[in-house]
Parts: sequence; C-alpha cells; structure tokens
Amino acid sequence: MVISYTQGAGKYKNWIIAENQFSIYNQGKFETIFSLGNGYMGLRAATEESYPGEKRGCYIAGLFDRFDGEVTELPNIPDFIQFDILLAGEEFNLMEGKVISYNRRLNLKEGILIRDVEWESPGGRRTKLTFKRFVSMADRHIVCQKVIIKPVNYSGPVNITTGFNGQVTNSGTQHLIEGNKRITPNGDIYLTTRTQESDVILVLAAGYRFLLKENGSENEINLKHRIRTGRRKILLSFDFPLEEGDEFSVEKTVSIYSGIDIEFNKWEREEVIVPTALDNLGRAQRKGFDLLFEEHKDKWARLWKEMGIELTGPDFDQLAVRFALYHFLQMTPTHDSRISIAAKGLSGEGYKGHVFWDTEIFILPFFIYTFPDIARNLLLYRYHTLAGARQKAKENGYRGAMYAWESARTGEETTPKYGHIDPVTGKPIRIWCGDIEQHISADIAYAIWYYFQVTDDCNFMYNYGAEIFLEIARFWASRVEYNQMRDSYEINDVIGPDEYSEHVDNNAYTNYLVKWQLQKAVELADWLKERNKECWERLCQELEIVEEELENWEIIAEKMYTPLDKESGLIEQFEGFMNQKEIDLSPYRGKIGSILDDMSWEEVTSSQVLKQADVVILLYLLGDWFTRDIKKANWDYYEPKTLHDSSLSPAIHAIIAADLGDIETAYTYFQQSCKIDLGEDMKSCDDGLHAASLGGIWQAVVMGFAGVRLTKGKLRINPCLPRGWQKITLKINWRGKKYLLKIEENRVKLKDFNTGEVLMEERKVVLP
Ligand code: IFM
Repeated sequence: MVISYTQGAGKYKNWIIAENQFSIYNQGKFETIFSLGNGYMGLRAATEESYPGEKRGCYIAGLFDRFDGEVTELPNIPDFIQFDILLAGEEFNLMEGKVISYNRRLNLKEGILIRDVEWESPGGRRTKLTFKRFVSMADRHIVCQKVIIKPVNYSGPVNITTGFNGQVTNSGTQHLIEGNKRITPNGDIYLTTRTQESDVILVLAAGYRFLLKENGSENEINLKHRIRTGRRKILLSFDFPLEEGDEFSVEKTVSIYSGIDIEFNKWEREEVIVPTALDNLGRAQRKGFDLLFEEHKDKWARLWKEMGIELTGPDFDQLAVRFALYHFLQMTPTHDSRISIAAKGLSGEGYKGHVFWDTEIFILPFFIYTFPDIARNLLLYRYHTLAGARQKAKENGYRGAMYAWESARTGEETTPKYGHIDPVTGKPIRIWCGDIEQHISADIAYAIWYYFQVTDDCNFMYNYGAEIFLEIARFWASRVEYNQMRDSYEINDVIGPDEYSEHVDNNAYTNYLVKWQLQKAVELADWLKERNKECWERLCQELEIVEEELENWEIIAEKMYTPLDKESGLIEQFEGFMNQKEIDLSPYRGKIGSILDDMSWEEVTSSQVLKQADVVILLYLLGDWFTRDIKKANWDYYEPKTLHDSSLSPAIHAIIAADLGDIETAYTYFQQSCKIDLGEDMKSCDDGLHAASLGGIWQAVVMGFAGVRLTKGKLRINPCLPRGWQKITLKINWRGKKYLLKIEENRVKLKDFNTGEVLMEERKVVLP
C-alpha cells in the first residue's frame, strides 16, 4: 500500500500519514496532502531532488498577481526546497539505482515532514538520507530544512547545491520579475523579486549550518561555497569529503517577507524589507533547527489542546479528523484580517487561491466554535472587501453589497469567464458562476448571524457585521423581481449550489436564504435600535437607510417565493426541475465528473442530476424551518439524483442522514468525505486540498454525530454516534465560555474546559 495511515505508535498513534514507496506518478497527491504551512505561507511537499511532473509550490496568503488578461492568482514564490545532491559524483535520484528503503511521513501533531531513504547508486554506493522540514508556527516567516547524509559502504565527496530559484511558474505563467541576488559577508544569501502586475516585493533570505557526526560526537563545521546565479536564481554549492559511517547534516533556514505583510501595513520598499528578512534570519539561525523546532512544536501542542477531537473508534476516522484540523490551521491566515481561506487553502494552484462560500458555510463553523477570534478575522475579510462587493452590485445595476463568487484581494469578481473545453462539443465551457451564482451573498450574511449567535460578539456587529448584513439585505431587495400574477418576489436567472443547473429561476436554496436574511435584517435593525441607538443612527446616516426601506424588506421577506408542496413536502430545487429529463446515474456514481465524458454540458444541465447538495444543504442550514417529514421527503427525492461530483456534497449528506436517524448512511457519507483527499485515489488532489470538504468532515462529526446544533437561539446537543465509535471528546465555545464535551454511549458529559468541573450529564443537553 502506498499510503499508510496508522503508522506511528504510542504518542504518535493516528498522528502520522506515511508514504511507503516513491512514484513520480503520485507526486501531486503527496505534495498536497503533505503540504506544510502556517497561514502566512503554504508549502507543497515536493521532494528536495527534482523529478519530472513535480509541482514545486509555495504561496503567500493574500499575495495576488494577474498576468496578461487572466484572473488574479497566488503566484508561486521562488523555490527554496530543492537540494541537488551528488554522492561521490553520482546524483541522488530515486529513478536510478535501487531504493532499499523509503518512508516519508507527515506528523500532524508536530507539523513536520520527514523522509528516510536508503539508496544504492547505480555505482553500488549505499547512502542513508534523512530529510526534515517544517514551516514554523511560532514565527510565520521562517521555514527550516535539514538534510542528513550517511554513507554506508563508501567514502567520498558530497556536493550539495541549494538556494533560491525564482524561475518557477504557475503552470507556465511567469509572475516574478528579476530582482537582486546577493550574498552577505557572513555567507547568507537573499533574493528579491516583484510580482509582474501587482508589483509586490518578495524577499527570501537563507542561511546554512553544517554539522559532522564522527565517532559519536557532532560538531559544527565551516564549508566554503561557490556561488551560482542565473535569471531570478541564486544557488550556493558546497563540497565535503565524507568518510564511511560519518553523518553529515545541512540545516537551511529561510526567512520570507513580502510587501503586503501586515507588519509593513503598506506596499513596502526593498531598503526596509531586506534588512527585516535578514535580521529575522539571523535571530532564527542563532536558535538553530532544534530550538526552532521545539518552539514550533510547542505552538502546535497549544493549538491541539484547544481544538483536538479525541475519538475512540476506527483509527482512520481519528486520523482523518486530525488531518482536517491540521490543514485548517496551516491554511488559515490568522495574522491578517484582509485575507481569507482559499478553496484549496495554500496547498495548490487550483482555483487560483480564490475565496468562495466554502469558507463561510463549510470552514467557518469550526473556527466559530473552536477559535472565535479567528472566525471574527475571517468575517472581517468580508468587511475589508465590502468596497468590491458594492462595486459589483453597482456594475450589475443593483444596490448594496453583491459579493464576488470568487474573491481575492479586493473583493472584486475574479471568477474566470471560461473553463475547459467541453469534450463533446469542442467548445470552451462558459463559466457563469461569477455572473449568476449569487447565493454567496446570503451565505456571508448567514455566517455573520451564526457567528453572532454563538459568540454574542456585539462589538463585531456594531462595528462591522451589521454594515455587511444590511448592505447584503439591500442588495437582495434590489435584486428580487416582483411577479404580479403570483403576488410574490422572485429571483430569476441564477445558479444555486448545484452547479449542474444554470440560468434557473427561483432556486429554492437562494430564495429561502434571502427570505431568512431579509427577516433577520429587520430583526437586526430592531435590535440595534434598542441596544445601541448611536450605532444604528450612524449606520442610517452612513448607509442612508430610511424606515421605508426596512418596511420594504419585511414585505419582500413575507412574499418571497419559497416553494414547498404541502402534500408531498417536496421543495422544487428550481422552477421546472421536476419536469427535466430523468437519467440513469448508475454508470457515473463514484466516478467524479464522469458524466461529462458521456454527455454534453447542455444535456447535463437539462437533466435531473445534481452535482452537489442543494435542497439538502438548505435543510441543514435552515434546519429549524423544516419538519422531519419534509426533510425525509426531500432526502428521498434528491439523494438518488446527486452524484457528489463536488467535494462539498458528501459531508452535508452525512449530517442530514444523521438528522434523519440513518446513522449507517451518515457514516458512509462521512467516510466518503474523509477519503476525498486522504483516500487511495492518487489523482484526487493534485491541484490542492479540498478545504470545504475538510470543513465538512468537522461538521459531520460535530453537527452530525455529536448533534451539536444551534436551534432557535440555543445550543442543543443530541448525539448519535456511528456503531464503531465508542466515545468522542471535543471542545466548543458557546457565548464566551469554553466547554469540553464527552460523548459516550450517546450520553453527553459537559465539563468546564478550564476547571474540568462536570456541569451536566444527560442524554441530551440544551445550553441557553
Ligand atoms: O464553491 C465550490 C462550489 O460549490 C463547487 N465547485 C467548487 C467550488 C470551490 O470549492
């Protein structure tokens, strides 16, 4: 088996994901799942030595660039991971010679990637090599690497060449321009570059330390270097004569800064940023790899204490949950509220680093309940991008804030207009999401409300949340159309969550959420009038809100077209869905996107086939609005028509199945979610992680099986664990307090997180 999940014993049990055999065909998978990061940067796990088909990648959160008419994306920054190693004149390369043993493992507990290889060169020389690297959680600008080389059956020279290579691209697109390449008097190197269009400076500085272990004792040694430079490239080359049995180590410390860093608070100049990077490098080097690792490990330990979920059940389930939490933390820019989480985190170039509804609906709940401060930061991103949303509304002839389907630095729309070629028609597929997938604005409003309910953070509402919320309500009020015949308000020509249906009228998900949001906007206005008159008056003045506008929102909410067949309980996904062609989906189940190999886009979009949860996610988000019978009727109707061709789908199905008491089906869907990135499919995540699906894993556990649900302003905990799970322990914040929840045999033990005092022990718990 290529991946081993449960490797790691004792304190590392279920904390290790290991690759047991190297194949250049699986590089993308492991580069993604083994990626390291700290929210400031994300580093794909390309190996030190280079192979065809690799995707070396490192991205800085929020640093966007646009190239030649394309949409903005996160540029791949200069590579610093590559080490070219010559062992007695033979190049270390696993495609040649013989691999005697191989093990690469990501330790989720400590955030470190380690690779042990024993390799025999074509000339018969055997060497043991260990590679270690981590992206510091304790200092977001620092990355450390260590390479240990031990000749087993020979003596001879070792040559290592490594440095910075800015010749990297984003799948061919060159974002970086030539800058400075320098070596300092103490032998550190640095490279500066700028992004082509956004003109952001990037500085990378590196220092080296060499250690030799002979006869059991280890000493630092000095080595001379040779400098090699090329376009956007500076490398140092070192030689050392190694004796059989000795152990030679190189530690490389890298310090990375960019002009958008929050420290600088403006687009910064080279004269300031270069010394900053070098100073930080100096501080880090004085500590050295081991101490830096201790600091990094301590930070991870503190984070795990706050967020960990302990699960007594199948090993893979525990590991999959940890995998999700590990990646949340490494992909989330907690340091800067001007940036949010991309659909692929910082682990790949898929979706170009853009932010979708994935953040608010799928990932944010984890932060709301676990790290409310981070959740606040993520919502502030939508505040900082209000100008872009207002602009989009204006350009489309609406009022208020219409959020971008894909958002980057400014909040302007960044969805590409065209996608890949339809293999059936040979024409590029027009991507309409940026124009008409508008539910994102309601999703953002929903997330704000949810955050507010769980945290009681009035200050956020007064200063930021209310403004976003009211501006979104205003957008919807200008977006809806009045249908005189039906005396109802409607929203036509949209894409709902299910992207296998386009240009539909009255998508139920969108309409219901808009109704909900307009009601809440009126409620919010009333609350502000009562709680903080000053704030309300300020908002009225700044946003020019008048009473009639609120009355209008109330009327629209009341008359919003929200389909529900009283007899069957069915909610039609959009007008006419039920009249569309029914097709046999069995050939396409479990084969993501395969329906598009057989059918044209037009055929797919005019059939009764769903890419992902649509009405089913509505049943989840507005769970209070629907009876169990309605949920069941819609589940029975839509679940068989859903292909789960979007990774956002299975976890939501797990939650609704759990709500309906079908725990076996819920568990099957939960496992499906876990396997999206972590499963045996070696091609599932070449372009990066599925961040929303990771959010879904957490939600399936907490909202689904643990039954933690915000219902009518209270927190209800009503668990129903899958058969193989004996116990789960998790932490949740609720209205300023932190709790430890232990669920065993479907009974809840609620403890105070700080004191450990048992507060309740019941079958079901409700917190006011
Ligand atoms: O936001 C999702 C969308 O729902 C389905 N396609 C992929 C997007 C990014 O994950």
